[in-house]
Amino acid sequence: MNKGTIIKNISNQYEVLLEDKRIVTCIAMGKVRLDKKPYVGDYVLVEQFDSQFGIQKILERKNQLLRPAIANVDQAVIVMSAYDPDFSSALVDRLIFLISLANIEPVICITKMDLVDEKDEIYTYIEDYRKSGYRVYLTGHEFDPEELIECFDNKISVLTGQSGAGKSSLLNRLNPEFELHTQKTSKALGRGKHTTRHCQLFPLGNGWVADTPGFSSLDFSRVSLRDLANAIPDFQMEKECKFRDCVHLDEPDCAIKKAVENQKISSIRYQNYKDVANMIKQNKRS
Ligand SMILES: Nc1nc2c(ncn2[C@@H]2O[C@H](COP(=O)(O)OP(=O)(O)OP(=O)(O)O)[C@@H](O)[C@H]2O)c(=O)[nH]1
Ligand SMILES: [Mg+2]
Ligand SMILES: [Zn+2]
Repeated sequence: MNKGTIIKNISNQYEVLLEDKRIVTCIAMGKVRLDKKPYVGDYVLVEQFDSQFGIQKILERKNQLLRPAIANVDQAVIVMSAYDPDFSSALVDRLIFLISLANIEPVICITKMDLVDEKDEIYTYIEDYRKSGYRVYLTGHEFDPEELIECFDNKISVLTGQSGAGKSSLLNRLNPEFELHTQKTSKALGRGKHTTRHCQLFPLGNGWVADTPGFSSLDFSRVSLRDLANAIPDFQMEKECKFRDCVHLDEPDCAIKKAVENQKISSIRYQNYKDVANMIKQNKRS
């Protein structure tokens, strides 16, 4: 049997990069299908039957994302445009929460910076996220992609963000040979419909990056308040809260609320947290 990595999936066909550098098209064998659906990023064992290749086993996953369906991700790059569609910190924060909950490191990349002037309020958000410890990359037409390319080195990365944010354009800028389909070439599809339809890994520098259709829903239905509070990278002051199981909402002597008062955590980002927390609370009740 051969070991390999799934680099592309279209319906029930999987392209697998084998250790000997061959790329073969595989189907998932019955017992694999019964267990779980193979994801792009999966390390698999492949067996050849005549001219057909079959995935016999999926090796243990480090982590997995559901939408897009991808496994063994080192970092997720949240791609958000500065303008058209408008920048939304609520959206960025929801993605940060979901990515962190999946045990993946979030990175932020703001696109279309050529469309805003230097007094735009976007710079307040950029500062805010950087102060909170996140890596924030800026890009746009005429922006030097060198720094951004480094961010992908030696990692499996996934791009995520709403349709039209510029994920495919970004990858084309990093390597024009990708020739990925972007909305400019397919405007007829209209807003909100994803131009990119499937998940695929591309080699970039010494790493791999997935262009994906982005997310189709931000699903917190299976998340507990406790898990949410624990997952947020820049909300790690629980030890200083009065109650050990503090979720930073109505509890007294809460270190997070104090940090918001002292402007160590921005009130907008805390509000984004409260909105998601309240959504989870309401789900539990109904
Ligand atoms: N001005 C400007 N326009 C950009 C930039 N990046 C992307 N665009 C435009 O934004 C539109 C959407 O870009 P795509 O790369 O197709 O977006 P996407 O995130 O891949 O979208 P989906 O595949 O539908 O999820 C296209 O018309 C691009 O030309 C940028 O940096 N500056
Ligand atoms: Mg795309
Ligand atoms: Zn607290």
